[in-house]
Amino acid sequence: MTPTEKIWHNGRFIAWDEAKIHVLSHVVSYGSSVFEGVRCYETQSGPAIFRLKEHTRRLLDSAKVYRIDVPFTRDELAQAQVELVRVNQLRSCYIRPIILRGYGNMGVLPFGNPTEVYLACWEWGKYLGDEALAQGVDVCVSSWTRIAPNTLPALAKAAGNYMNSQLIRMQAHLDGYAEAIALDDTGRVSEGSGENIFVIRDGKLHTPPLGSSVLPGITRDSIATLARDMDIPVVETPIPREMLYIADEIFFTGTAAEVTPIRSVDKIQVGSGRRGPITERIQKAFFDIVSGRSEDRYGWLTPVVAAPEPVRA
Ligand code: PPE
Repeated sequence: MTPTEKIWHNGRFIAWDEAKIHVLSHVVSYGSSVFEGVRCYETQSGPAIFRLKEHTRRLLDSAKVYRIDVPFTRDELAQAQVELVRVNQLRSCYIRPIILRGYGNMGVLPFGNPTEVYLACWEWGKYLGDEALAQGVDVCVSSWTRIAPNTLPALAKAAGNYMNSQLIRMQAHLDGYAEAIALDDTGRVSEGSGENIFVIRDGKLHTPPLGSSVLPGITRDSIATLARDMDIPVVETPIPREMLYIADEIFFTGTAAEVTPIRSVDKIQVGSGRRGPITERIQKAFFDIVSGRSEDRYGWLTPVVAAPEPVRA
């Protein structure tokens, strides 16, 4: 990760290296933080943040589930992210908002600790490797089960959920796979360690419903919207594991992973073993929108207006 100049903390910009917390902050022992991942894309008219409002809403939703009081509104946090990209003078980047419970009281009961809000950004390339978007990735089904309902809430993007994701991801990595697909506690397909999943069969997109322990992905929603507009049917339905082995095409979606084709699952080839035609069409529609090549017909892009050149005497 290459540092950028500034990080936003509780309403003001600080230097990258100053964004530090005390080791006894509540979050370190108990995982009490919620976060987001947002991408800012380079377009012809400058950088533009993809679905900023929706990401900021999910951030505040996650905080609400965990009873974290946030002293900033959705609009203030959205505006601050625009400012963040502007002051760091990046053309494209990944934005990581974090809300955490800070330093003060020890013990599981988190009340009384200050809420610390940070917004950071940096340049982040392709999540599952440079070749992944065109070639597809090889994945397995994890032996770890996704977080179960009424244990850790899956709709909240909380740091603790990623302990489960790390187990899934490490196992996949050590076994030589790019990523793994986790099943939910009933054995249905849930999601990747950091991606939602779409399974295509007979021209129709299937994705697990929110009840299958998935994060309500913003890319997931964007892809469903784009597909429906292309007259590709989309259904949210519980997906049995074996559907993965007989699918025509499968792909992951996520802010970091974007739209990544899956070419094999547990060493069983998916379709033709390469990016399928529907995946390719959907990828193209997605990248055309985020790059500003096609019209922003859903209002998904928030432009970051570049800082004016300083006036010299
Ligand atoms: N499921 C999980 C568990 C998840 O972490 C993500 C995002 C998604 C689905 C897709 O959601 P969305 O980004 O709104 O489409 N994972 C983020 C974290 C990546 C990381 O390694 O950190 C991301 O893609 O930014």
